[in-house]
Amino acid sequence: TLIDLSRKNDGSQDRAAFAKDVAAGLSQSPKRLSSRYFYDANGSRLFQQIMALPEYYLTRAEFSVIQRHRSAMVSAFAAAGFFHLVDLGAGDAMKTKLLLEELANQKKNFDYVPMDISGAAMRELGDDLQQTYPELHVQAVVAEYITGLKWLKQHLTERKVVLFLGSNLGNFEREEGMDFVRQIRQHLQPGDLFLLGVDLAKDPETILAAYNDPGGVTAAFNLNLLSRINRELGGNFDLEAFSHFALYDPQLGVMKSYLVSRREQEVYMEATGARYAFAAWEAIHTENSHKYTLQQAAEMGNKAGFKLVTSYLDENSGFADMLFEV
Ligand code: AVJ
Repeated sequence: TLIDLSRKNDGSQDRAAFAKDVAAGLSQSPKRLSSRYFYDANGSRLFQQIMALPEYYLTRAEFSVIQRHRSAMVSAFAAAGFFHLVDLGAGDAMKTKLLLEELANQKKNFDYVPMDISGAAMRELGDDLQQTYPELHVQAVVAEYITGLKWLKQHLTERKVVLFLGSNLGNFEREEGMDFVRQIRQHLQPGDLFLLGVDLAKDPETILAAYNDPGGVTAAFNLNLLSRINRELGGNFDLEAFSHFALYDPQLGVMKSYLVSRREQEVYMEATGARYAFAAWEAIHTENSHKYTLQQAAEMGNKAGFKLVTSYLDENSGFADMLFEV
């Protein structure tokens, strides 16, 4: 079943909220746009391509974490009988499928609740799993994180195992990330589990390369934000006049991405009827991807009211899936 909690109707509310955010971000100094708007159909497709890049180690590293440890993970999940497996920001569930396979092999008793803001992704995943596991009960939820968390607290009565994989926490500022983990904790009960995927601090060159591929897929992903504004808000961004620029701050552990205006220019947006001026080489900040040490992530979990059970690592200790319990 598909449960759509997105502010739909005719999409006009979403569009208005998007226009408001964009207008605010382009009117402030320094300029910024939120990375949450990357994932329209086009952006989701580009992110799939990023995950297949040789430089983008994150997805393969976490895949390897799960491959190595899935038997132990599944035993921990199912230690107290039936559970709801909740997958926040599931996307194509590429990594979760390893767990589903293991759960099926071990004949564990659970249902699967993927959640994502992409309706297309949830429909595809639902159909796909129906084919592979006709017996598995799947409730795919289309929602933003907090709406999804509220829904699960109201509708799921049994023990919950919540997955938040793929270093998705990295897009939050440290403080916001902490708040979000607290939110998750507040929607869970004693006995519930939380598996958090964390990209660990490592060689800055390795991190930078993952967000700056020579083929320009990440650049296209970043620039799609401007295409989306053109498409949905009647913008007239000239994509040739902006460049992707990425840098890593090894002290703060944060990967930062920008779109740099290559010349002085003005951009018009129908949705607001306003013009936005860019100086030559003025940048729009579009994304932060925070990296954590194991200690930082453990401390965050503890402060949110979780107890760390185990940290599962890949062979290079570059990525961790950290299992917390309430
Ligand atoms: C989906 C947030 C995990 O930050 O690594 C990939 C998004 N941005 N390349 C990340 C992204 C540029 C990705 N997350």
